Amino acid sequence: MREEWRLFAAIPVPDDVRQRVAAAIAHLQARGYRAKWVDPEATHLTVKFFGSVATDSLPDLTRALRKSVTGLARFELQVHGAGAFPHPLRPRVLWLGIDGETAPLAQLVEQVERSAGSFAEKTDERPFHPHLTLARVRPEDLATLRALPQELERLARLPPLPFTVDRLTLYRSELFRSGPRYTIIEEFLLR
Ligand code: 2AM
Repeated sequence: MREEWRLFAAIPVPDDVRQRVAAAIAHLQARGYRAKWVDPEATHLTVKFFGSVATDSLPDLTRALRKSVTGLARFELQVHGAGAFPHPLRPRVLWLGIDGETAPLAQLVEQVERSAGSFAEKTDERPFHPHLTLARVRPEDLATLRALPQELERLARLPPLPFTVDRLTLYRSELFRSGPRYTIIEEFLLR
C-alpha cells in the first residue's frame, strides 16, 4: 500500500518564545482553565498545513518548498497579542499573536501557496492568521474558561517578544494518544 505522511510547513521558534508559550499556559491553568494544552517545546508558527501526502511526492514537495523560499531574506517577527478562534466568546483554539515584519511573512506564505499549495490534501479558504497555538478547547472545557476575554487581554499586554525567522521547516506530524509528535523532514534556509 502506498504510504502517506501528515505534513506541514512551519517556522520554528527559539527557546524564549517557547518559554513565553509555557508561561501563558501556566497562567491560564492557574486560573483553573481546562483545555488540550500544546507541548510548548513543540511550538511553531504554521505556514501551510498539507495533511496526508504520499511519500512518493516528498522529493517534489521539498523541491517546491525550496523554490518558495528562494530570494527571501531573514526577517523579524514578534510574539504579541492573544486571542481565540473563531471568537473569544466561542473559543475553540487559544493562541498568542504574531506581529512585526508581517509583509515578508505574507510573501513567504504566498510563495509557499503558489509553489506547493497543490500538494495539500484540501484547500483552506480561510485567510492566513499567524498565531502560536496554546490550547484546543473541548466542549466540556468551556465552563472552566471564566472571563476568557479579560484573561486574553491580560496576556496581550505582555511586552512584545522579538524573534528572527531564518528558515522554513517541513515537519511530519504523527498523532498519538499522548499528543502529536513532530519530526523535521527538511529545513529551507532564508538568505
Ligand atoms: P495550529 O497552527 O493552529 O496549531 C500541525 O497539525 C499544525 O498544522 C498545527 O500547528 C495546526 O494548527 C496546523 N493546522 C492547520 N490546519 C490544520 C488542520 N486542518 N488539521 C490539523 N492541523 C492543522
